[in-house]
Amino acid sequence: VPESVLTPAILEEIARLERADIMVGIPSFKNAATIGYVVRAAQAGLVQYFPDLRPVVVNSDAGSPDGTQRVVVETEPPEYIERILLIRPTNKLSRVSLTYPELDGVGGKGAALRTIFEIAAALEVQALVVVDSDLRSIVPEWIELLAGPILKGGYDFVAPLYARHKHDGTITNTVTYPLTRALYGLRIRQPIGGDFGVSGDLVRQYLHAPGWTDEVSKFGIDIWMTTQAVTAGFAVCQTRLGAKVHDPKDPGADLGPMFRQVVTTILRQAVAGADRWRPVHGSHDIPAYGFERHIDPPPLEVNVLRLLSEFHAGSLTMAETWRAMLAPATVELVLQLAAEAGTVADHVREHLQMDLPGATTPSTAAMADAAAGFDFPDDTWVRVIYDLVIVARDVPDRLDAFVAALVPIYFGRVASFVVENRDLTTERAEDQVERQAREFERLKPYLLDRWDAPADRPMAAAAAGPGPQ
Ligand SMILES: Nc1nc2c(ncn2[C@@H]2O[C@H](COP(=O)(O)OP(=O)(O)OP(=O)(O)O)[C@@H](O)[C@H]2O)c(=O)[nH]1
Ligand SMILES: [Mg+2]
Repeated sequence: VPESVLTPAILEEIARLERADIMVGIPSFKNAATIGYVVRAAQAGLVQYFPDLRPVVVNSDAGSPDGTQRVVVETEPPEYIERILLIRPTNKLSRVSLTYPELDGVGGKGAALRTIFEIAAALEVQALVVVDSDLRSIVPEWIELLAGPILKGGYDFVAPLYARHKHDGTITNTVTYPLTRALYGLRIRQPIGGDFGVSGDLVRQYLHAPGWTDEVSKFGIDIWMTTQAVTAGFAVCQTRLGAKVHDPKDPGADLGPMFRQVVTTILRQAVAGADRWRPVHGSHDIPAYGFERHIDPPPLEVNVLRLLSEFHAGSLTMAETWRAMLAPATVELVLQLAAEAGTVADHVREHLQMDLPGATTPSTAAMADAAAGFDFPDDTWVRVIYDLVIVARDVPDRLDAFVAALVPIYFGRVASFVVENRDLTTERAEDQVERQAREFERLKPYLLDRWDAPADRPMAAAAAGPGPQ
């Protein structure tokens, strides 16, 4: 548990605010372009839906050089919201923007949220809502949808449910959703969505829970919060928010570090929480709150060629690490797939004449068409992830290196998903995510067998010798 080192400025704010019933926390890092809208939506939600509570909005910023905090401070005050919504709330809404302190020298989204937790606990709020500062699709109702289940329904943790484009949310679709579901038996569709509702009780639990690592101080925070809520036995539900529109990210270009932080965290928690998941068979739905909506999220471009090339390149530089972290049978399958990815990448490059001078990156659809036939099977991917759970327990000191070596394999898996889903609607692509999630459940005995096998032949030791041909 990191030492809480709230700065004098933060302690002063806490003393000034004294108490609050409901808080919206907004972590930020260079979000000057989008955070003003998020702050106004949060204020409007608090004023409109909870006029009788004592509300506060807290922005926890990394010290962004782009003026993020200035935007928050200069955004229209609560009076503006009261005027445009014709509401006279009982209590005046307070708004704070502060720079969060690093935790053990580490900054990031999780460190920002820890400061938010500290403030929420100090103010003794009943409900904390956290939302990302790059959101375009947030509306005031989101505050009600995220806090309502806590204040009115007795839940402790509210995960978001939104329509995301079929190529968005790849870490969620390939790892966090199916693994959380298969391990703990709960179908939480967006365990790292970034927009959550948390009860005061759960906030206190977060502050005292062990296992807050450097990764949790960064993008490991979302899965950590979700898993912590589940394994500590808190009441969990989902809420229907419509579409998630935010700053787009291409999985091949932007998501490597985030993948490592999220996956390292979920694996460490799986090791720590084995007693929770070992007896779980199958899975079940969890309650969903809010009216269902049908919205088409905007498309997201993915560089399929880059994903395939990185997968293949990984096999050239990381095969030894793959052998140390995967079961021998899994390694062989993955190496074959990586070789195929190399061949398919060459074909895509030639077919789309991408080596010609002045060539621009073709569309996702064109690249996916040219890569048609590339198929990274569900069951191979599931075994890869389950093998990682085993080494997370057996060789914890090398987990960072193993998860780094998992990134190119993940790229291969994502490339296969994009290729497979190229002609499907976002709705039909959802069926593929479900199919894979069922495969995680079906193969759970594989995980249990390996987990319970006598540890006389740890994978890493076996792989130190000559690998299989
Ligand atoms: N304070 C702080 N906030 C950060 C940092 N990095 C990211 N954030 C915030 O975390 C939130 C999510 O970051 P994004 O970069 O949008 O991540 P994402 O890929 O959209 O993640 P998901 O929404 O979970 O898919 C945003 O509000 C960011 O401003 C950081 O270093 N410090
Ligand atoms: Mg985002």
